[in-house]
This record gives sequence, structure tokens and C-alpha cells, in this order.
Amino acid sequence: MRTYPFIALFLAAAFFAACGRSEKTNGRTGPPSMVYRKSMRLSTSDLGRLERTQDSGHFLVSSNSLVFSGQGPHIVVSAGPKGDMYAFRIQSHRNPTLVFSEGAFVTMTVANVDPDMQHSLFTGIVKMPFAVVPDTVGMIGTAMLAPDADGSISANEIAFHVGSPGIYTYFCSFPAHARAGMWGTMIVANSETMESVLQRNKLSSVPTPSASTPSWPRERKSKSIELD
Ligand SMILES: [Cu+2]
Repeated sequence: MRTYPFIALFLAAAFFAACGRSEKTNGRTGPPSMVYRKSMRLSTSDLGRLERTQDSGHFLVSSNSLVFSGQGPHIVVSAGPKGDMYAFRIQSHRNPTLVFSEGAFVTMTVANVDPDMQHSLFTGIVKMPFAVVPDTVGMIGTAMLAPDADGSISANEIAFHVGSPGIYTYFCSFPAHARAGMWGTMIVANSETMESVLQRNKLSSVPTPSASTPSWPRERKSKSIELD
């Protein structure tokens, strides 16, 4: 059972943000909107390099959340990691809740590190529970990524505007994978909410430096902060 102790705070913030929302459709309101998708093949050392240079979020242990306070975070997502095929691994965390700032432009490299199965990553507004074949209409995401073949890793770089403050879901669209648990929550926080999360956890609003050690294939110990 997943619990997100601070989700109520975000829901309230999202509600108030929605009340004042304009009808602009410039990609910065509404659900996350894609700017581009780039297909790539990576070696394990390419993936390691990307992981070392990604933005490391502030990790909140009690809610399994990674908080990115900057406006242009780049993160690396491993889909189907060894021994945990129905999961996404981000900075060594399993299906973490991703918290982004309103207005952020996110670049996400999604790599299928699973030797056996296809995976993807979609994000948008999801009605639970997931269907066996999840609905992806109106959502953004990667192509269906082929299994890791002999050191050549199938990946997509996607770049998107996070859209309006609110709660979204990211998930794998391959049949039955999201149902099996291959999903996580993505929260877009308005500036007041982000400020309050940072203050409560005594975090700096300056974007954190790049992660120094790859989380894949090796595990990385993240800086861990308890949410009080
Ligand atoms: Cu999958």
C-alpha cells in the first residue's frame, strides 16, 4: 500500500491553482505536454554518464519522493531494472513520486534495461484502477522500448512542459505492467507549495548538483531527509 503523507497539501494547492487558471493553451497549462521525443541506443557507459550528469532531486524518505525545485531538470529513468521488472528506478528509488515546480521544462531519458520485456513511460491524468491495456489518449510518453540487447539499450529522451499544478501518474503502457505496479505519481507544485515543502524539510531552493554516482547498474546511496 502506498501512502503519500503530504499529498493532501498538494491537492489543496492544485485546487486553488485550478480555480485561478486561465484558458491559455501555450503548453504550460493543462496536463503535461510534449515538446520533443528522441530515440536513442545507449551503451552501459553512455547510461552511466547520463546518470552521473542528471539533476539529483531532494529525496524525502517518508513519502518516497524526489523533489526537483529547478525549472529545467534532466532525469534518467531505468525501466525494468534487474530483479524488479515491473518497476521504474530513478536515482536508486523504486517508482518514486516525482515533484516538479510549476512551469518546469523536464527532460527525461527513459532507458529499458530489461533483457526480456518491452517497456514504455507515459504520463498524464489516470483514472484508477488501470485497465490491462492502459488508456494513453491525451497523454505523453515514450515509444514502446525494446528489451536491452547485448549491451545496446533502447532509450527515448522526452522533453515536456509539466503543465498545471496537480497530481498526475506515470506508468508503463505495456499490457498488464501498470496493473502489476509499474507506475508512480508525478506532482506539479505551485511556487507556494514548493516553497513550503522546501522549508519544512530545510532544503535549499537552489537546484541540487548532479548526482555523482550512477544508480544503474550500481546502487547509489541518496541523501535522505525525513519529512516531519
Ligand atoms: Cu513495462
